[in-house]
Amino acid sequence: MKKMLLMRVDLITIFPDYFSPLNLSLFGKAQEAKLIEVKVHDLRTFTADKHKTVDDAPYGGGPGMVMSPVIWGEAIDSVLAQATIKPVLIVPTPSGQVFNQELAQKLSNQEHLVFINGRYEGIDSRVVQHYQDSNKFSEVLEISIGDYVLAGGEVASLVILEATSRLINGVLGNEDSVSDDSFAPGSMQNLLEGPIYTRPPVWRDLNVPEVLTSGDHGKISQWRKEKALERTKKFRPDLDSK
Ligand code: 6SD
Repeated sequence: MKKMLLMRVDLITIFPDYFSPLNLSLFGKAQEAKLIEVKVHDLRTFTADKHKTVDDAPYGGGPGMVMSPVIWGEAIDSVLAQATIKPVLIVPTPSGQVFNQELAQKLSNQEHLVFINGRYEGIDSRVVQHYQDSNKFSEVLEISIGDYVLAGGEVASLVILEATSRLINGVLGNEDSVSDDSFAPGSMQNLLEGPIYTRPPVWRDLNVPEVLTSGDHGKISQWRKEKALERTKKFRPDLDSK
């Protein structure tokens, strides 16, 4: 298949340097290959005051500061002005829907993702409300990467992008290794992956399980299924391990 631009990604942040890892490894290569185009936007370039203020005190009181909807509106509209289709807006937040492989799969089929990254106590809630009501985005997704609190959205955006980009055709070196990951839809039926080994056959007194060197592929599959079930029961009893 001919290679072509498959995804455009815009990220808006007050810490553009957080996204330098996107120039490394698989994601860096995908950019060089023009499969993915990434642009990082500094939120402070959309401020009007000499101190480049992006935050203000919360209405109703309480600790910390809230990010201004005025600045965010300017920044997001400027990204939209460069868009050729309605993008998906992604808002990392601990109070969003929990990210998983299914959502990564869905995002990997999108042509344009826009990530807005909060800091401080977060972004004025009218920003999400406005873009949900606006028809400027095909979808607005508030996404949590897990039940813990980060200092800002940047690391969550990186997690979402890494899980998503490796599912794009031609981004992963070996197209096969995608489908049998733990959690990959259609892999080992929703089980965690069991133990894996390579050479040498003995390392620090530890042997590679004999079945794996037996050449009996029926027995090997059966053993792997058993180990996957064991591990799933131990660490993820919530998963379907019938
Ligand atoms: C202030 C943010 C944005 C703060 C976050 C997301 C998850 N899963 N944990 N924490 C988070 C996102 C925290 O902006």
